[in-house]
Amino acid sequence: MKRALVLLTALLAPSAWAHSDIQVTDLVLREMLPGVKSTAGYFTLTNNSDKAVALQSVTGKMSTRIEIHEHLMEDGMMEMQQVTDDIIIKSNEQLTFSPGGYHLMMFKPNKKIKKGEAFKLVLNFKTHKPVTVEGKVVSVLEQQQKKQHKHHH
Ligand SMILES: [Cu+2]
Repeated sequence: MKRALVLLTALLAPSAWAHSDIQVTDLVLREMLPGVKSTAGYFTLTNNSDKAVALQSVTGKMSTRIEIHEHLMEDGMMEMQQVTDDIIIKSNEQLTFSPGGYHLMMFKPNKKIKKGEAFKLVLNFKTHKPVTVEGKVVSVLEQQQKKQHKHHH
């Protein structure tokens, strides 16, 4: 009996660990606007492990082209640019993808992305196994309200 318990603990431990060392919350994708072929996504990633992790890419079944972008000031104008380097998240640090900063860009999704729908994305790391995250599609308005709410606190 004792041996069986030990074995069970050993089997459960790796997955429990994987869920807690990289934590992704608030994954949202903006609803597609009519006539636009891309949309943006945001999330918060917390590295609870004792090692730095390097985010390499984000993939998903909805689109073959999902890019990580950042906004940069160029000649007084906000421009966005694809991030091709790994994004390093140090131990016990948090990375936030939000409007005006890092964001996901999904191009030509294979189906229309509608408000309220759930979806899954996979975050790929250099030295960590991929993390699958479930998110929700929100309207641009909902997302802006959420942002303002956060700013007031
Ligand atoms: Cu972009």
